[in-house]
Amino acid sequence: MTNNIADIDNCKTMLIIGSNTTEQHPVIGTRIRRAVRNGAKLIVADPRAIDVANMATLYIRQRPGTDIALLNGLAQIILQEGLEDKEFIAQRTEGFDAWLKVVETYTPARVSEITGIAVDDLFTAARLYAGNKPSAIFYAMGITQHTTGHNNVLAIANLALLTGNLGKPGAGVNPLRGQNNVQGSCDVGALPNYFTGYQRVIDDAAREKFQKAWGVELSPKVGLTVGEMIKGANAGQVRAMWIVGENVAMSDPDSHHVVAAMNKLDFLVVQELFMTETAELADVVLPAASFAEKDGTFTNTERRIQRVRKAIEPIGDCRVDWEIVCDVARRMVSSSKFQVSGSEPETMEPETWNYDSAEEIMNEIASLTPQYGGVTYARIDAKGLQWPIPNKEHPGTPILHTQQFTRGKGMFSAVEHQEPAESPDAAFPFTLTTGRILQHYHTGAMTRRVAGLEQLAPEERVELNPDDAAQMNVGDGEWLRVSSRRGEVQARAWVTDRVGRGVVFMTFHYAEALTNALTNTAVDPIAKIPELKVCAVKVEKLERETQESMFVMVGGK
Ligand SMILES: Nc1nc2c(c(=O)[nH]1)N[C@H]1C(S)=C(S)[C@@H](COP(=O)(O)OP(=O)(O)OC[C@H]3O[C@@H](n4cnc5c(=O)[nH]c(N)nc54)[C@H](O)[C@@H]3O)O[C@H]1N2
Ligand SMILES: Nc1nc2c(c(=O)[nH]1)N[C@H]1C(S)=C(S)[C@@H](COP(=O)(O)OP(=O)(O)OC[C@H]3O[C@@H](n4cnc5c(=O)[nH]c(N)nc54)[C@H](O)[C@@H]3O)O[C@H]1N2
Ligand SMILES: [Mo]
Repeated sequence: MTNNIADIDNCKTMLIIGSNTTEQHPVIGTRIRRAVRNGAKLIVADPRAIDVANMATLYIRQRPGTDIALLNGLAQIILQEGLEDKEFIAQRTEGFDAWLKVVETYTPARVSEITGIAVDDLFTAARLYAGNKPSAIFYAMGITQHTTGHNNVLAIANLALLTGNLGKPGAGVNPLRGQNNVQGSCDVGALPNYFTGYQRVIDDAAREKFQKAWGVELSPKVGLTVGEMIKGANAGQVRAMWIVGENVAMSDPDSHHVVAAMNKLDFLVVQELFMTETAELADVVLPAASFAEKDGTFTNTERRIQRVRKAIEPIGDCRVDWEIVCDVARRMVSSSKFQVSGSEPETMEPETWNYDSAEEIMNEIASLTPQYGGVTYARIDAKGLQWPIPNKEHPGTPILHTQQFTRGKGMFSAVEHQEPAESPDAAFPFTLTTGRILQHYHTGAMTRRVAGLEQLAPEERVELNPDDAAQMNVGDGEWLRVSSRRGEVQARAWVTDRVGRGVVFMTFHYAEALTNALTNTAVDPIAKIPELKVCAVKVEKLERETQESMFVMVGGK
């Protein structure tokens, strides 16, 4: 997030696009609801009429995969109405003229045609966002999980630059990070192309800095993304894999190809809390300790580095992740030295990978990572600090880009609408979009072990528009077969006008209705994120012995 969570109170207009905020980010969702009750305007743009759409000033339903056209179209109207921030554009941005040439072609009529949104609604949205400032944008996977995910984000940034909605309270571009510590994981280099703090592995100076600190030679080669590893395993190029806390057999697109890849590996290690679908495929399972059994930090969506404290001792044989990793690494160091030098491994005592505590690891992170430079456990003890925190005196940074952008001036980037990799056709006439519900978390590895949550949301429900249901003679709770070019799934229908005609929505929470058997592995060329939000499917009524309906979902229609 460019801005902090408490700053939501300062927003006059909020645009939620591609984020089911109240279900998937309930803390932020509650704050947004409160801001609306206090008079802020809310625009919700989502192919589904999600819960928060109920309290929106304006709800607009775009066809999945048409966000660039929508965002360019809003920019075009803002210019047409003279609502742009001329001073901000002149002082803080560049690339405006080249961008203008592209944006001008996104006329309201053309955008309405591509997105399915009425022209009047486009005008209302543009006038609200640009006219009732400060305005903030909130987005999540509905924007990024597309083959155009990278460009979708650029289109959002363009809109904020055009209206000067950056670097000030109540404004901002706010990607809502999904997992408790996905921000922290990226910050410390759990990415194939970066060391900590987004210092590039291909950058000689950065590499030298880490080589000096660690006393080893480091490869300048960018590694593989998860999707590339799975493709690589299928192609026989990746032979061994060590998975720490991911249930890829259920969470990655095209499950058949994922499971085939796992089975093809010579050796698979899975470090897990539970015996998941992926762990079942492993040669070795290393039992890991959960968040409650260890010390450390989580860096949340507003870049706040906060302490996590051990509440109980690790149960049974499980061990803390960093200790497992360090132990294996130390043995690798000694055995590789053994091979090189011919000396006895027992006599080697590797000087690296020797930590006594999580705090010691944080001290090393701080010494090598500019954004974390001022972090100590003592300083973050009470309520954490928001990076960048360049030094020990720095108070942290709630709002980014107040004086200038990371690259200096903000760059307008011309981006064009592009259809998803797979569009509906005669054989697969529906668009499947996938995501989550409030009650479960991802593959259910954790939440489906909670009896109360299972009672609330015991099974997959395919959201199906009432008109489509009527045409297929499908009643609420009746069984469907949903199939794509890659696989098929059986699940019950939830007949609801949350989704528009021709669109179905499924979660990926249920192993018995394995939604990712259907999804497409096509990725964004830059971000390499798979297009989990659009693929083409066929939906059929399934004559299946129906048990009594198990729908006891709270708030279900
Ligand atoms: N309860 C619960 N909370 C969670 C999670 C969970 O599993 N369960 N997971 C966490 C994680 S890791 C993440 S990443 C976040 C995800 O949080 P979100 O991204 O908010 O959730 P999703 O359900 O993946 O999708 C968001 C919205 O995108 C919409 N959408 C689909 N296609 C399009 C499109 O083409 N354009 C636009 N603009 N929108 C589209 C969907 O209708 C949906 O409402 O949630 C986090 N929070
Ligand atoms: N169709 C579809 N697929 C999707 C998405 C979508 O929207 N649609 N969203 C994608 C997104 S945004 C995400 S983030 C992924 C999530 O995909 P995954 O991360 O694969 O899903 P989880 O079920 O959260 O799996 C996390 C695992 O980590 C384990 N775990 C928890 N804590 C610890 C720990 O401290 N140590 C260790 N070693 N293990 C631990 C849990 O037991 C669990 O098995 O799914 C992606 N897949
Ligand atoms: Mo995520």
